[in-house]
Amino acid sequence: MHFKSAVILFALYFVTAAQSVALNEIQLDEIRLLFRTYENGIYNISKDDIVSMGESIGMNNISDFVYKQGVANAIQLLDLLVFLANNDKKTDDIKKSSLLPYEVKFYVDLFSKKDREGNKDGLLGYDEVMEVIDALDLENWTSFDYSKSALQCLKNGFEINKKINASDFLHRIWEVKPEGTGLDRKQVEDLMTLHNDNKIDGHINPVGIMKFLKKLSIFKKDYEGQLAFDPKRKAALELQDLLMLSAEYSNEEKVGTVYTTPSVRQGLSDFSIQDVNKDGLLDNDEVMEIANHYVSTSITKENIVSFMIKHDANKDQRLDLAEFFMALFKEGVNLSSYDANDEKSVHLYKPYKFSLI
Ligand SMILES: [Ca+2]
Ligand SMILES: [Ca+2]
Repeated sequence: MHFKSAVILFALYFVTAAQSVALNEIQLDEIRLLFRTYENGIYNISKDDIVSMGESIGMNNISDFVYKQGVANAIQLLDLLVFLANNDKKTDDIKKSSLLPYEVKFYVDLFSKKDREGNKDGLLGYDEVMEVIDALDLENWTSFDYSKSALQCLKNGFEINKKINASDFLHRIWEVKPEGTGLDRKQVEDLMTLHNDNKIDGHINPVGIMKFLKKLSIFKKDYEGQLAFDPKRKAALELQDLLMLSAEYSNEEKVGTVYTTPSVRQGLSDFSIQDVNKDGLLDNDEVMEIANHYVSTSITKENIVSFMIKHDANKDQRLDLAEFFMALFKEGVNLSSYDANDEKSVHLYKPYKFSLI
């Protein structure tokens, strides 16, 4: 099976809007830099400061952020992080490890809950941070450093006498979050069932999502209530985040062909570039384009219909991301050329750019 170069054809689509991929390292660094400038809390960050930071990470609608006058910086930051995670930014890069909107919401909620139990300044001390991370199912996170557990790696990023804000916390979680063991056919089947059988008004049923998330190694059992989520996006887009989360956080034993997390990210990136109207679905022409980059048999106007009949499982005349990956499994596509080392594993051994507050 060969993989044809996608560079030339895909270059045409680079100008289209990126799909939200939550928060990546560059963006988290910009946010931290802004809030660090004001760390003593004497002056509040102005809306202009936030708009200018938002523009620097390529956000078009940052002025839609509801700025709360007179609210402490670190508290304002909690809403800002969730807002940024849910909106497109030009610096979004699907191919890089990021914190997905789900993760940002879960981790910011956890942080914020602990702060509300304490002195409500939007900052947490070391002991509080330790209590927060106790909720995480770290025993089941794949550690980037084989000599240390994920728990130890995470702990090492916090200093005993320093308080941190939510962007520091997210950055550290991003550094330690599991790369995961990727995707097999069963995971994609489960996602197809979740997506096709649990829809309410075009959204995936939140009960179904919660059941799905509980099978992932994100929180310990006692904290699974944190996984409650009210999906705002259309089912096919929600499906994309759930598929990425499954690649990163599923610990179920895999059977048969497994696509690694970097190769899944690359597949999602290619899919998203073809998905011109950003509805999470590809029509016949778009499928023909992408299938020809992956599948050895040439897909033409003549045989695209039979290809779609074979792979459009829910018969909506479109291919969603789960159907796309299922098509790759069924067609025996090898994605090992995508298994390049993620920059993250290299990054993690670098010294931290910022000392914590
Ligand atoms: Ca589309
Ligand atoms: Ca379909």
